[in-house]
Amino acid sequence: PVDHQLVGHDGKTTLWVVFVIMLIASAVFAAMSWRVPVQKRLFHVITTLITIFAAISYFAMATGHGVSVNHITLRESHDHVPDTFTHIDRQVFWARYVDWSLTTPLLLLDLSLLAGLNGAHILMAIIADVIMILTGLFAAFGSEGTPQKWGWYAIACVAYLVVIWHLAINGRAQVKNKSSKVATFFGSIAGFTLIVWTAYPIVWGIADGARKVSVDGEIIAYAVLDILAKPVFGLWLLLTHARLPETNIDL
Ligand code: RET
Repeated sequence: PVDHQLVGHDGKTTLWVVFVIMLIASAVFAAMSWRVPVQKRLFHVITTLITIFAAISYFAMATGHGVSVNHITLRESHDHVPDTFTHIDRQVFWARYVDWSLTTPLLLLDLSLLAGLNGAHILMAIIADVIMILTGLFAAFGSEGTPQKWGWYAIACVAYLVVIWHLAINGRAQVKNKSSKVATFFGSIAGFTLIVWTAYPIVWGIADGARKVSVDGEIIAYAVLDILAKPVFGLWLLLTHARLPETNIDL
């Protein structure tokens, strides 16, 4: 007997809705970038790229191309009874990992430039972030149904702690060299980011990892997080940046 865990009507609809939201956000951010002076434009360009990558990834998932079926076998042993096997075929959306490996570094770049982090810290934060996403991909695919997947998950969590250390601890220390308005804003938007990002490994653990949530439930949970992490984050960043002359960059 095989338990098929596949996308349903609600999941499909959600993927298309988020695709459209990402497309609109990209158009809005691009239009905003043309209206600001060049010293303000780098944040706009980074943020626009983030929603463009997300739109492409959601398009791939909605059309059924950024997904593959992952097969796992669960074995149960009982005394005096032959072993029983349960098979689960579950869809795994690998397009998410392509999206995250490009967009989470860009999101970190936004926050790093806001805080005024130096090049060494920016590079280390971004490399740790890429390691987090790639080991998360290994957790999802490299070890189907085995305990090793939680080993990869643990490595990804350690990499995530490194990211937090660079951004939260060093970022907060660095931003003190800027005006108090920028420091306060960095505290708020970095705190928001910390909360939203930390929900991803929790959703992953319950849905992809333990398979306790349906594929549609997983799609909806990530959809809410993606909207908060990209269009909402981006709009908040760009609107505040527009009002603060101290965040200009000569690059
Ligand atoms: C995984 C699973 C392995 C453990 C950890 C994870 C963290 C993922 C994060 C994703 C953030 C995504 C964002 C997307 C943009 O919209 C890979 C789920 C720690 C933090 C912000």
